[in-house]
Amino acid sequence: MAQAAVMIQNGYLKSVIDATKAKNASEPEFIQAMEEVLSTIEPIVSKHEEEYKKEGLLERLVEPERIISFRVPWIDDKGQVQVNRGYRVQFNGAIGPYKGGLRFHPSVNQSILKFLGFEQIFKNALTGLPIGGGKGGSDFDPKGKSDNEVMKFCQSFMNELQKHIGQDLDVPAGDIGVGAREIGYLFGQYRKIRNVYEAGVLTGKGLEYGGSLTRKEATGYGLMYFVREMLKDHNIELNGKTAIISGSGNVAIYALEKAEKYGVKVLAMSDSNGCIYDKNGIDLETIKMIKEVQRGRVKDYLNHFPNAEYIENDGSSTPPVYKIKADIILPCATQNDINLETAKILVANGAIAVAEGANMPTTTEAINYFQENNVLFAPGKAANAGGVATSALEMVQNSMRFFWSYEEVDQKLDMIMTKIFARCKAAAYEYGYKDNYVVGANIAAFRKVARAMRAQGII
Ligand code: NDP
Ligand code: 2IT
Repeated sequence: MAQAAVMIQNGYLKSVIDATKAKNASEPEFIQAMEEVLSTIEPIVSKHEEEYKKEGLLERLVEPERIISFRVPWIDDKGQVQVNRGYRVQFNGAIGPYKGGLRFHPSVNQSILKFLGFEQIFKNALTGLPIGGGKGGSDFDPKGKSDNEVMKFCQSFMNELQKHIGQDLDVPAGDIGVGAREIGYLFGQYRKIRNVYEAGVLTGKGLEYGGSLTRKEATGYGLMYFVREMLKDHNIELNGKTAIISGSGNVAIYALEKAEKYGVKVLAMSDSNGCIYDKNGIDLETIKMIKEVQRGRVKDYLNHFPNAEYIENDGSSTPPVYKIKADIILPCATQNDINLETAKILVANGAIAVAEGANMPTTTEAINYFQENNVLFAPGKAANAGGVATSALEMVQNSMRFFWSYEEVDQKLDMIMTKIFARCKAAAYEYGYKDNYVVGANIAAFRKVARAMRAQGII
């Protein structure tokens, strides 16, 4: 059975964790992500303690190479000036150009973008592709804004961001609140200001102007490829299982699509207001229309399927979607969605696997609880890496000035996810943490990043 992470014995590792916590005391999400990674790499740190210490390797790893923070002024439809804050965290470029999404959500702050940027370093390393770790975004809330307001905001955001990105320097993409519409406006403004057609500067582009087939589907599909591999490794049949998905955005929708293909019935999906429960299985086309075309709420599903149920959030710390009994749990919304209390409900309801489509949707206590109770747990940096991996494939196609077919990209994605699972499993076994994919992912990724950083000297 999977073992929970052990208490840290190594003095150097402990001192770096403590110092990083003290130095970043106002950044709880970053501390959580940093501690989760560092507390699982002890076997490697102990083996290389002298060199790491001498080279300040861990101290450098937890400090972003660069953080850019800037004012984003724009004029709303009423003619009023609005001011948001924009960021780009260029965390680690040892393996390749900084790569990672942009998040537009009112909750965005430096702590959240540092946690996301830190996770991205290791996720990107796991893909096996040459991409470093970065993340950016703004506290701008696209909800309720007109297309014109979103365009104005994106243009102003890019006026500053363009000074810091480039196809060989830093390549942003989408995340929460940033989809095809936003990437289009951002790309247009970059092209206008720089006066160059640099297709590889952003990924997640539309298919007409340099986007890759399968990028839109990639995170959700990749998540299900990882789940397929994990279940296969335990001789568990995917066909006939039930699932619940938190969120109903890009990742959630394409996880649903692939889950259906595998014969999994998805009983419930959610947004930040509540969840829909359809015992016949959520209808994919209806959800796509509501979310992708109408930009509506999951509640609107009842207009099409009056026999489905809508359960509004009641303010308790367990969102209603997690109270619906299912075999496979796919958190695809936001961070810290599943706490210990929620994990207990899921285990009591007989969950067999939890796979993170979102970044850090599970608290550390909840992860430990799942693992102690033999629930297969797939950490986000491995399970949701299909999105960024396909972004890297988009960059390859942009460099070639050519494109691959849908099937070619999908096959590559499947192969990459299958390899990521194998890497996580092998690293976990190597260090005696059988089936602990959290430890496996962190060790496999850290090992690569550490080697690249060490080879490049103290920079
Ligand atoms: P979208 O903006 O397309 O969808 C986000 C979904 O999550 C919406 O249903 C939204 O509900 C819900 N949500 C967002 N914030 C909250 C919140 N604070 N509380 C409750 N629900 C919330 O984003 P994505 O699907 O792209 O991203 C989802 C997750 O997957 C994020 O954690 C992201 O970092 C991660 N991810 C995304 C990748 C990608 O390629 N897009 C790749 C890898 C990971 P509402 O509409 O009510 O806000
Ligand atoms: O969290 C993530 O990996 C993403 N939002 C995708 C990043 C990317 O560059 O495609």
